[in-house]
Amino acid sequence: MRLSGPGALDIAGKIAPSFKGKPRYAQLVSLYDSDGSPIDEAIMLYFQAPKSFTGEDVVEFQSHGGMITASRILDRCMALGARPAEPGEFTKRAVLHGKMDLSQAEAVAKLIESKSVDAARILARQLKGELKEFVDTLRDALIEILAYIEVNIDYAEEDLPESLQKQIVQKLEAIDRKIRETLQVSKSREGLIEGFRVAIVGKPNVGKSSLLNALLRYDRAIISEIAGTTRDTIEEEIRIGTHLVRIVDTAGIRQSADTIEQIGIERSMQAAESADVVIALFDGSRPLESDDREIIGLLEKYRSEKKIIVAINKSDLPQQIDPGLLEPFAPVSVSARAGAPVLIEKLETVLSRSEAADETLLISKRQVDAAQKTDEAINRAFEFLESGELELFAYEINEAITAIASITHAFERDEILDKMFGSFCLGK
Ligand SMILES: Nc1nc2c(ncn2[C@@H]2O[C@H](COP(=O)(O)OP(=O)(O)OP(=O)(O)O)[C@@H](O)[C@H]2O)c(=O)[nH]1
Ligand SMILES: [Mg+2]
Repeated sequence: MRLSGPGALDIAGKIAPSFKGKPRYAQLVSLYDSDGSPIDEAIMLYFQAPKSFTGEDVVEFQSHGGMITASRILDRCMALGARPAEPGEFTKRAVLHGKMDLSQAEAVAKLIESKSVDAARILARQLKGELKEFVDTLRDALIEILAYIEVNIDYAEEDLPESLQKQIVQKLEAIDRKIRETLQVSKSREGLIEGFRVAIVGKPNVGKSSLLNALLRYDRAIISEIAGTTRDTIEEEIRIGTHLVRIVDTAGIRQSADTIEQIGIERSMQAAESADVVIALFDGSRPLESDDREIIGLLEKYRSEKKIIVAINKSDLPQQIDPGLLEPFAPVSVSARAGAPVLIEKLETVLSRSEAADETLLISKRQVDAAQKTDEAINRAFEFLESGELELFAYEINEAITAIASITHAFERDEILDKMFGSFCLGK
């Protein structure tokens, strides 16, 4: 448990009279309730402002844990004037006291929930200020351009010398390229930070639920020889290599007159739509039919935007399928009934393709929006530069500077802060 704020040490002294409050020194103390009855033996630590996570006086209790003891300590703290922290409030205070910038705070939140070792690596780098460096470099370059222009606005009668204009265009193009590249990489790595979603799709009875169970290694979903067994999507989290992946089993997709089945199929489509990886399953023991061709159509649609794995199931039975139509997707042969090691391997390869992750990444929608705004302002600036409207050009460059800087600093906008830290977990 952690207390932060000017009253922290005072409250700590009332709960643990023997606590000396020596900064950065672990002390074993006894904690007492208001009636003098002992609550627990605990280690207490004091971090004196500003040398603490929040930048304020901070006291930490390391008690023996358990809900009852912890809540007795909390109740006692609150009786002495403390209040529970809002979600993310500790980090918010750290930002407000200049202990970290917004991009680092976001990295804290995402690091706690990170779904893969790769993601954790990227976030740990951002915690050390990698994104700040990226933002500062771009901002400085934009300010330099602004400086050139401001000088020339003062001599408004004359046009911008051609050589200078050329130089500015080149510099601005380089900045914009960098922003667009980062946006693109960030989009393609979205799943890496948030965790990848994998959807298993196919017509009824091909063995989707059997495959889910094989991947999970326990009987999560009901399996039967009746087509249309799975009615609703089923989601589970599993570990594939160094990734935590959300895997979704779906209702078999086919033409159906049954209303409930139709709703289920609609959900299957949504699951495929929101997945990063689609596993399309076909039944090798039967010839392809029209419902399978629907699935192939779906794959063709997703080909450019998602990773697709095509698997032909029931390899233990005599094969009737003509895989001709599936050849372009390099299908793998599996038997979900016997387990799915081939598919796990395949998934691992597909997911780790995003590995060489040493690029700078934007890790939240807020950051992506800010970069997009920067790019838009720069594009408008280009037009004004071309038409020689230097004041408007300068205005747009200013807009771009504000937008890019908001990735690390947004103090003037309280709602942004509240919104951002509201999504943190309690106690951080
Ligand atoms: N021989 C054999 N049978 C399998 C294999 N995988 C699944 N089956 C059988 O195929 C039937 C359908 O399996 P499910 O996993 O329920 O199929 P599904 O695709 O989830 O079906 P719906 O939920 O109806 O869309 C069951 O009888 C399974 O036992 C396999 O690898 N080999
Ligand atoms: Mg099923």
